[in-house]
Parts: sequence; C-alpha cells; structure tokens
Amino acid sequence: MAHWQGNSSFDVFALPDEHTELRAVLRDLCEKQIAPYAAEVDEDSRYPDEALTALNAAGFSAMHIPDEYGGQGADAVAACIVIEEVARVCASSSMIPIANKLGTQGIVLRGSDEIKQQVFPSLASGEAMAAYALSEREAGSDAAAMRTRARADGDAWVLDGSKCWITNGGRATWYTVMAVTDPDKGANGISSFVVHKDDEGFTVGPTERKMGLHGSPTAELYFEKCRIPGDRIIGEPGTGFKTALTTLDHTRPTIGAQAVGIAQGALDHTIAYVKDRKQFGKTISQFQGVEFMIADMAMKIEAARLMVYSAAARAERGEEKLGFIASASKCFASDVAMEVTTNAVQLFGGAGYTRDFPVERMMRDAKITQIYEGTNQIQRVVMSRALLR
Ligand code: COS
Repeated sequence: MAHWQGNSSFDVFALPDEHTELRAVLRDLCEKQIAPYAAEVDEDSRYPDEALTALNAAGFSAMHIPDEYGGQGADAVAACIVIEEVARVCASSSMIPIANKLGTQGIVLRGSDEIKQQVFPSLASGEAMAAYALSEREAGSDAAAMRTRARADGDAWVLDGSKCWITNGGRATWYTVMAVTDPDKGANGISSFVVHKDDEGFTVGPTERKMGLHGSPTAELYFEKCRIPGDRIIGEPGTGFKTALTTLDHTRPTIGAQAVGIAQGALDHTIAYVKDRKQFGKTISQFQGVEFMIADMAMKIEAARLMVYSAAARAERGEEKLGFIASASKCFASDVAMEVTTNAVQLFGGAGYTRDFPVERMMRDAKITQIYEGTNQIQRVVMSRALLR
C-alpha cells in the first residue's frame, strides 16, 4: 500500500500571506478613498476620478503588467483580490483594473516585445488605460460574425468598421481591436490589433445610458480608414479570434471577482442593517427567516470566491484548458451576486428600494456581471462544450 505523506501545515487552501496583506491594504484604501464617492459617482454618472487617482498612486490600476515593462507582475489571484476589494465598495471603480487587464491580456499572451514596449510602460505608470474591442451591434454572443475589416496597405494596416459596448471607450489610450483580415476563413480569418486613441480615422461615439455601472463609460468605436503601423498586429494574421477567446479564459475570473466583491459589499451592509433595524420589539436579525437568508448569502459568496481564486490560480499556473473553470467561475459568481444583492434589497425593505442606501446601486451593478464578457448562457455553452466534446 502506498504511504500518503500528509501536509501537516494545512496551508493547501490558504492564501499566501502576501495576498492576505494585499487585501488588508486594499480594504483600507477602498474604505477611505473610494467608498465615500461611490454613491455620487453613480448618481451623477461621472467618472470615478478619486478612485483612479488612488489606485494609480498605490500602483493598483494595472498590477498585472510584467516587471520588465515597469509593472509589478502581479499574479492572477492578486489581480482578482484588487478587483474584489474595489468592487466591494464601488463596482464602477473596479472597472479600472478590470478593463486594463482585459485590454492588455492578449498582448501579455501573444504580443511582440515591440508592442509590449509601446503599450505597457504607460499602463504601469497609470498614464494610460486600455480597452478591449470585440463586440459589434450584430456580433455579440456570436463574436466571430464581426464585420470590422483590416486590410494590409504597404507596411500599415487600415481598419474600417465599428465596435460597440466598449468599456473605457473614450478614456483608454490603447484599444485591442479584433477585425477580419480574411473573410473566407471565418474565425480563422480574424486578427487582433492595437489602436492608439490618436490614430488617424479612429473616433469614439457617445456613452451609453446604462442601468448600472454609471461611473464606467461604455461607448461605440468607429474606424474610418483608420491607419495603424504594421507592427501593431498581435501575433500572426488569422490568430486574433483565438487570442480574443484565450484572453477571455484569463479575464472571466476577474468578472467573477468583481461579482464576489459586489455581493460581499451588499452582505456587509445588510448584516449591519438587520442587526440595527427593529420590528415587533426586536432586531430583524433575530427572526429565523432573516438569519437563514443571511447564512445562504454568505455561504454562496464563499463558494464563489473559492471558485474564482481556483480559476485565477489555474490561469496563473499556465494550465491549458481553462475554458470550463473560467466560465464556471464567472457564471456562478455573477449569479450569486445577482441573488445576494436582490436579497439585500429585500432585507432592507422599503429603504432598500431607495437611493439612500447602497444596496439598490449594488443590485443594478450586479446585473451586468451576468451579461458582459459573455452572457451566462454563453458561459454554459463554453462549459458544456468542454465537458462533452
Ligand atoms: N481559446 C483559444 N481558441 C479557442 C477557444 C479558446 N478558449 N475556444 C475556441 N477556440 C478556437 C476553436 O478551436 C476554433 O479554432 P479551429 O477552427 O482552428 O478549431 C476557433 O477558436 C473558433 O471556435 P468556435 O468554432 O468554437 O467558435 P464559435 O463561433 O462557435 O464561438 C463562442 C465560440 C460562442 C464560445 C464565442 O463566440 C464566445 O465566447 N462568444 C461570446 C463572446 C463574448 O464573451 N463577448 C463578450 C464581449 S467581450 S467583453
């Protein structure tokens, strides 16, 4: 019989100390420098400038940028902890690190050293932000049906078309843009490019009026004979769709992290409220119906958090087949966030339906996590394909 060598330190499922310390630093920063503005940012649909300043000053806007390009080379779990903690107080502000990672992950994975040199130092310093442009009006879930074209012209690429629902549209300096280079090859005729905000022929449309995430601009992008240098292609022509999907394998857990953060924020406010609110001569936290709701909310958040960290850790380890766990973590965590924030509003009662308390904003913000970076129906397509192929 084989002898099993147990791990007596029991640290198999514990976060390393540096991650616990990172969370403590973020908790303090977010409570002091981001939370006080969250309601106003939402109410006025304005950019969370205070959050951007605070995250840039502390080096948390794009922690994943590798050391050799001036960044901190933070691992994927650390990136999730940053996003989770910011989202706990202000989901709009958490779009800063989320969009920066989404807009650069393809370059991290497949970009040339020249592109990295052009893009990364400005992200690492906080001077620039990034965006990811895959979706089009008629190509949302069916992303490969995109129509934006890119043609080689001498030693340049010329882009024509438009993209929509682009987070950071108008705020980003660098845009990762997927476009068709060979229409006869379907998904394998799509390439990935980097467009700079000042490139000739590139413009940004008006921002969308959204249900939530009011502090995060979402816009259309237009390319009219937009000319970019030839070296701004990511990888080889025809590999862009795969780069785009591999990117999502790495970034869907960050949406899971955002969802966990929103849910945790709602739970924390709800626990404080039910312990304070009195009806029938006692706090409502003393009613078993309320106790059980709180227990369920916390239980589901904990499960979602573990799945998100597991997905991020597997991406960090360079595991090949990330599709199932990346989609599962995003899908599960976002469904949990929707359920938890809805129940938070319920437990606040009439007060929860007003803008005087943050749970109403959190419920609106949670909804998008079930939709973007692939609807939860698409996540189930990805998961079932991974299981059944
Ligand atoms: N990583 C790398 N390559 C992948 C991949 C992945 N995770 N998933 C699929 N591919 C490859 C396939 O192997 C195929 O290549 P080959 O033809 O060489 O085998 C190619 O990419 C096309 O894949 P597939 O045929 O599965 O593509 P579909 O058009 O059927 O679409 C889905 C696949 C639905 C999964 C994809 O369109 C998707 O994720 N849609 C949602 C998009 C989205 O999340 N949008 C949100 C906006 S981004 S914020």
